[in-house]
Amino acid sequence: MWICISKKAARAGAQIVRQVSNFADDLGESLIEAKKVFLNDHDNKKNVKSLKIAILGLPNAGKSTLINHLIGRPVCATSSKIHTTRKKASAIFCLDDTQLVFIDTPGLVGRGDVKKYKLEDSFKKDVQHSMKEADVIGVLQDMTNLHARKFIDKKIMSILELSAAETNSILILNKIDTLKHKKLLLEVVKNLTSQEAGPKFSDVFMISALTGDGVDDLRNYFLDSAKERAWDYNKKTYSDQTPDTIVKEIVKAKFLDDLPQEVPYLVDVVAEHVEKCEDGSMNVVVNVNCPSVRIARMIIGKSGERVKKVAKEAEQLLCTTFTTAVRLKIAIPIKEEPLALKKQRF
Ligand SMILES: Nc1nc2c(ncn2[C@@H]2O[C@H](COP(=O)(O)OP(=O)(O)OP(=O)(O)O)[C@@H](O)[C@H]2O)c(=O)[nH]1
Ligand SMILES: [Mg+2]
Repeated sequence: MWICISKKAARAGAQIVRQVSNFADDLGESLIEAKKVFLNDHDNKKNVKSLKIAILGLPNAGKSTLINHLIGRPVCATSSKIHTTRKKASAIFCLDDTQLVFIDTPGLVGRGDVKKYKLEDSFKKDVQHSMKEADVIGVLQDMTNLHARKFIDKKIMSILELSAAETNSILILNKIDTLKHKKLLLEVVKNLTSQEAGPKFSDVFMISALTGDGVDDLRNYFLDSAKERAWDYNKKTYSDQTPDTIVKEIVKAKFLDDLPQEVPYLVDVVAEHVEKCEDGSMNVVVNVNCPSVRIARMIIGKSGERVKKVAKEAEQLLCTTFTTAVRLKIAIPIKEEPLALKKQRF
């Protein structure tokens, strides 16, 4: 059955509770709870701490993977292809009296990429805004990229100039699991911190966002750096994005992983129906609109194998993201003839 009844209610509720609150809760109760927590936080302003951290880097450096590991929940979409993150999004982590707000940013791009990948205007602006909001900027360098072992990219340098004077910048060397000889990292640190006109980093971390190596130390550093200040989000909130957006981004990222070259960039993924059931589980329907029948067929794959695989993987991931059972269906509208619109569902 494909009746979309409760999407509106779910969306309205989610917005009231400052975007995604804990979906496993009843939305009504969450709202009351959210207010309570806000009141408590404001009352105890002097006893709580918070910190905003923007993660900055070139496309595919591992920014979203790192944030997921830092907050312990896969809320930011990740994929092996570039430009997975197209808009800034905050992911929130709370421990005791401290709240960390991580801002995931789109990878820094040149003009050529903006044109080639038809990137939105928000692409650069979002990064610029994140710089102004953040207390700490984490510059993530991908150690599989030979250029990134030697230089801080000019695009990163010019964005860092936008941050306030009191903003702290740290250097994070990522994907160290791919290095055979860890001794190389000493050379890299020297290269990246001794450039005359380069950024002045207050600290350097060496991590693997994928395996989690070094990520606990990084999180502890942020917790220790938090300032006495009221929280921006209530305790149960883990993202500033709506459930619809999280679903859409995660499904799209799975297509990015599974489809060849430019193909996944051509499709439009829409969260058609996101419903929370009485038992706390979720029903989700996603539409994948394709620019041509050829591409639709490519996405569906032989006997639907490709889309079924994507649906299965995305469903498993969404269960972890929302910490509840999720039933995901992917629908691909196919325009066979101008007037006929046939939907295939998997
Ligand atoms: N081996 C290894 N791979 C990593 C690591 N961190 C991230 N990756 C992989 O790098 C790819 C890109 O990761 P993302 O987190 O999507 O990168 P991103 O910087 O957010 O990319 P954009 O949003 O496109 O700018 C994925 O395939 C990740 O699994 C790491 O520490 N080690
Ligand atoms: Mg990303």
